[in-house]
Order: sequence, then structure tokens, then C-alpha cells
Amino acid sequence: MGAPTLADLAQALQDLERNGLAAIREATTPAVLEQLRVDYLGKKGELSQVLRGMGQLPPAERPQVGALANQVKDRLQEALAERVAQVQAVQMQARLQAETLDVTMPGLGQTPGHAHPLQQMMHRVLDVFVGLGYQVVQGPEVETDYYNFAALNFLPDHPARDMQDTYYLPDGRLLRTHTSTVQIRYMEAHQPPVRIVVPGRVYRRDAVDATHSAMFHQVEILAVAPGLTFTDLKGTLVTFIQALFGQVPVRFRASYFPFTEPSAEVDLQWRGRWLEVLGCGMVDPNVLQAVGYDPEQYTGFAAGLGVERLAMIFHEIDDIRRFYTSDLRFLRQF
Ligand code: 2NM
Repeated sequence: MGAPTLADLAQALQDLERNGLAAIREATTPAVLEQLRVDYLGKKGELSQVLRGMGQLPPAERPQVGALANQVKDRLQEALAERVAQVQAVQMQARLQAETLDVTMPGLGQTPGHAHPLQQMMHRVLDVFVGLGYQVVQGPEVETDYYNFAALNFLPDHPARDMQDTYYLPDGRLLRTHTSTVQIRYMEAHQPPVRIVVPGRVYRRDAVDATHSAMFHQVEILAVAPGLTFTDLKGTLVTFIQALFGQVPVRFRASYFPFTEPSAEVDLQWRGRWLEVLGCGMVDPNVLQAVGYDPEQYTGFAAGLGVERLAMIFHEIDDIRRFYTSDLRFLRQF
């Protein structure tokens, strides 16, 4: 093949322009357009290749081809810029459609948590006594034999002190089996009149079943003042029970506790059955003496209840373990 003529180069430039413009029109992404720019207008592109043939023309003909080549280059560049702008606009439109955020859509709503049913019950109980003028007091769960037993008039060989019934630490301390420990500590530190209500965890080495747990929650009350009687105790507890359960019948049955004399158990009537909900009694003079109160000058009454048992009666729950297994289907009902 001989050297290209002016006509050959003019034809090549025309073809190049036509093909380039067609390819640019059909391109739909910025990447393809960039590739076309390189293929047609780049250093090793088609336009450069045509211009290389220009050197073989007579010098007089070269400017003509050069002018033509510049025209083609300008048109391709213009077409590229225009198409890039179009493709970018289309892509932006698609993105705006896809990422549309409807700020007027309703929200997903809140699923707020709530207190555990045992905490709810405990607070109901505390609220009633706070309303009667009692002060809420708390104390340690790890205790000494003195505060858990000796000061409460338990004899040294009382069965509750047995390793089978109480959790002992290696150093001889123990996990309190009732919150009465806090009442002793409070009386040691304060003079009468006393009117306190003590909530807290207590521990007993019971086999776990539907009604027993190695840890449960108690609320105990204590009042000490000159001249308090069993009648004051009865009035207080009937008021308490009826504040929680409404106008249910209440009865007192004689019972025994080491720390009270006389002692009683308190039942309420619910759906035709008598259910035990409280233990109570007049504080034993030995207990008053142990904390330095003069039993000739002061009398006191006390009572205690299990929060789990009360909540089970209140909500008609048949298994204490429900409270401890964190089953949301159960918990969400309260
Ligand atoms: C009960 C039943 C009867 C009680 C006694 C005392 C204290 F410390 F004053 F002696 N606190 N709680 C008591 C009395 C507790 O629970 C069933």
C-alpha cells in the first residue's frame, strides 16, 4: 500500500468522526465515555494515528488536514462533554428516586420497658407504709450471727442456724435469712419512737420448687413507742392488706416466732379460700433489751411478708420460678 493521499486522510477523518459520534451517543456510563475519549482522542488514539499519516503528504497539503483534524477533535470533545453531562444527570435522577426519604411517614413507635413485677409489688407495699408514716431503711445482705440470730432471741441451738437452712461464708458470716437484721441495726442507732419499713433480698437453703427459692424478697415493718399494743398492730395490718386487696376479710391466727410474743399469722380471704400473707407479733422484751431499749418503757410491734408470695397471690401466679427466668412473654403482662 502506498502513502495516503489528502483524500484518503480526509475520508479517514470523516469516518472517525461518524463512528466516534455514534459510539458517544450510545454510551450510558461515565466509564464507557472515558474509554471512548482515550480510544479516539488519546495519545495513542485513532485521531493521533490519522495525523501520523499527515507527515507523508506534501507540506502544502498538511494545513488542510490539520484544520480538518482540529474540527473533528472539537466536535468529538463537545459531544463527549454533552453526553457525560446527560449520563450524570440520568444517574443522579435514579439515585434521588432510590434514596427518597419520606419524612412524613409515621415512626415505628416506642416499646418502653417497665419495672419487674416483684419490684412493682415491693413498691406498692412500701407506698402503703410510707403513707402511714414509716421510713424506708435498708442494710447489708452479708451479716453476722449476732444480727441475724442472737439479737433476735434465737437460742444458740435453734434449727434455723443449721448449715442446712442458712448460707454461711468461710469466715463465719452468713447471708441474712430475714431483713430483721436491719431493724436491730436501726434500733441500736436510734432512740424510740421507731417507725420503719425494710425491703430487701434474703437467703435460705431451700430446695427450689414452685413455692421456694434460695433467694427471695421480704418487706418487714417495725414500730416502737410507749404504749403500743396488739390492737395497733391489727389496725395497721388490716389497713395495709385492704389498701392492696380491697375490702377482703382478714384473720389473725396465733403462731410462734423467736423475736415476737405474742405472735400471729395473718390470712386474707380470696375467692373463698384463706391465704396466709404475713407474720407478725409484739416485739419480744428480750429483743428490746438487746438493743438497749427499756421494755418497761417501750413496746413494739413488727411484721414481715414475702414479696414473691404476695405477688403470686395478687397476680394468681402458680410458680415462683416465673419471676427469675426473664421470659418476656411473662414479664410483659405486668
Ligand atoms: C416477721 C414476723 C414477726 C420482725 C421482728 C422484728 C424485730 F427486729 F423487730 F424484732 N423485725 N421483724 C418480724 C416479726 C418479722 O416476719 C414474718
